[in-house]
Amino acid sequence: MSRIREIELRLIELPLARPFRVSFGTSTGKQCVLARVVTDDAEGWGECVADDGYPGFSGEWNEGVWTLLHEVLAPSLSDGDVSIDTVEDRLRFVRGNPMAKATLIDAVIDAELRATERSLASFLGADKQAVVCGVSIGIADSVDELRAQVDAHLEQGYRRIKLKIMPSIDVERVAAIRSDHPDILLSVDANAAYSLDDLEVFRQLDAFDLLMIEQPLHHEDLVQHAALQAEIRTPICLDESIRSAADAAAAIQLGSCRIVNIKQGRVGGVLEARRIHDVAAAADIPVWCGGMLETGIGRATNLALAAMPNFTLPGDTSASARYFAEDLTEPFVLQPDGTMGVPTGPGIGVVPLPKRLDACTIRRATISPVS
Ligand code: NPG
Repeated sequence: MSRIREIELRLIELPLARPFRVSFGTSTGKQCVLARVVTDDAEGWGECVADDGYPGFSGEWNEGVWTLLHEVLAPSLSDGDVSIDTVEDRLRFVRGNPMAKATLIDAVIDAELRATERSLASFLGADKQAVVCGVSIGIADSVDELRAQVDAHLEQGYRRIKLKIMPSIDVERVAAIRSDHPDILLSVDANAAYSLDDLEVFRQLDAFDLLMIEQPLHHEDLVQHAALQAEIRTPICLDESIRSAADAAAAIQLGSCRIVNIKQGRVGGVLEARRIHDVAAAADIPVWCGGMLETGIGRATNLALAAMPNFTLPGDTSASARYFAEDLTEPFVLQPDGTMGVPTGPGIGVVPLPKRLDACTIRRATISPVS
């Protein structure tokens, strides 16, 4: 239990090394909110995964997150003691908004673990020192460009390729990549772009021995996904539809998916992510760690989570260079065997490089306790 002395919020922006196109839009830069929680004993960092510009992936976006953190959530924590055991309950008076809450929850956890010199990976019960990495490839301008991108990432050592798809940019591309690489772990992600009327597309995709089809239908749906899963052989993986451990339990009970993508930033932080991991493990449902183009802060958090036992499929935890010419932290690097080391230092094990952080900051605010 520690007293919070100050919470600092920053809105930061980093240019992306290349634009990232998905079914609902294209990102050319990475803007996100960071929280730095300063307690009597240590300080900790959290990164928000909400969208920039407009809420396209979920209902949260940076301007909404900033207002909620600045006006409501951070002030509610800054008037007393807080700990890993109490932080979620302290924020429960606000409904929903798991991405905003994750920013503070993860920062409080990081601070407490740093104060006790324990790594996040060890706190979460990790059993790996390195995790197997995949890469998520955005919608390319042409089949040839996609082929070239896939080849380049396989050469770098990535051990699973995920292709973004959307209606009419799907079967032909998957067929091309599968014929180039008959044996790779290959998956597709639709980001909720289809409906049950598209059953024929999924029947065709079923022929390509895909590891999974991720979030094919509506971003909050569980029932229609269960109907689709009953029609196809390829496992469905849910991402957007899983916002909590309760969602994961319902999806598993309904047969809506056979795999779960856990993004700690999407579900309210690493504690809820661990609960989802446990719910899935109890039902023999494998999980993997998704990504939201995070800076080194979110990436370090994700790597600790991905080191837990039921993370048995390669995730979207790619190297810093896949996203940024220069990361906010020391860069995360892909090892030649396609794995990435899990940070071992206290807390998430990394901090922003001070000069880089200042250069990337476009807005800053501090919330101090009411004395
Ligand atoms: O490598 O971090 C990464 C990106 C992985 O494809 C990825 N993320 O739907 O999972 C997703 C997608 C995404 C990223 C969605 C950014 C929205 C914004």
